[in-house]
Amino acid sequence: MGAEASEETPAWVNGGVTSDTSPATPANVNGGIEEGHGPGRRFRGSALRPTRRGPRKPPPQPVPTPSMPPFDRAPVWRRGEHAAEPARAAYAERVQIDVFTLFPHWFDWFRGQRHVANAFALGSRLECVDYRAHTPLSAGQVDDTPFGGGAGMVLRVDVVEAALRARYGDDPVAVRERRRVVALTPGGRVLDDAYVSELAREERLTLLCGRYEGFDERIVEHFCSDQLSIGRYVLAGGELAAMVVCDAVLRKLPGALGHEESAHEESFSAALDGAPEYPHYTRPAEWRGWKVPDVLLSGHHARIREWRAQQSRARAQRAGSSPGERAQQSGRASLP
Ligand code: 6GU
Repeated sequence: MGAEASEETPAWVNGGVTSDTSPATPANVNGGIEEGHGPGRRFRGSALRPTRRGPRKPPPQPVPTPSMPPFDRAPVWRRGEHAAEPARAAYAERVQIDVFTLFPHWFDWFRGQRHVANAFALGSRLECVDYRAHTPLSAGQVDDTPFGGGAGMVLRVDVVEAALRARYGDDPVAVRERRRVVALTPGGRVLDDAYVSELAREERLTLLCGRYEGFDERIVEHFCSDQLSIGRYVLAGGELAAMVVCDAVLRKLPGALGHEESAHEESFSAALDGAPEYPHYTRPAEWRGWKVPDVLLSGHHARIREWRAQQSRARAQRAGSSPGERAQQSGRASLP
């Protein structure tokens, strides 16, 4: 990738709206942005509701408000430890996400999404750090050929260390003790709703994008708490996967969808026992002879709830997973 045209992008591409609680500061000015996990860490219920905004929204159903103690966790997240966390801790009020990438400007488009902009307005942040702006090597070099031979280029450990040090003013080995540092890699733990929820409980996230053949393994081993994949296929780099993670995490945060409860009963959520969401219909009630199920027009909320739960279960069965399998999948890391 050394041959790749250098991106004409500043080291910092600022995250859309900046709130007074989270000033965006250039990495080279602010070496230490870490605040640690102080008493300011607040939690609240993730009472969220269906996303669809149809003309005939059913009245809101009561949602239990979990009164969870502050989320307690080990200082370093390693593979497989996540399963020990409580099943339903509250999501963070807001999250500060740092994405390390060679293509910071790719995220400009992403920032324009409505729920992302909503999250910024509520104090969340998404900032990009350009590896190339921090490389100690000449000519903006960030990667190199693999030892032992083979195709492609590998992101260098010294380059990633320099970028992390510039951002956090500390040894990256220590940084992962206090914030989750996620390497985006096709072989990682596959992202699902439980994993997203886990990440949405963090107030700070660091996402490291790799390119081509990926990371020097020492980056993953010593600087990262997580390896995350968005599925079993290979992308040219981690940027799209990082956007998927940001999208999925930000929309979980309270208020991001504009409706407090809009994500409560969506597909794969605990409210649906990890099953896909039930089918939705809106007007017209009949189109080309295709009718909306009578029960949805009945106004009988108990029956509607039962019908939806049954539809959701049927979809899960068609998709080939049982409640037990879903519980197992959502509670376990699945690294290869
Ligand atoms: Cl996170 N990165 C890359 N490069 N490819 C992927 C992926 C990540 N997840 C699925 N494929």
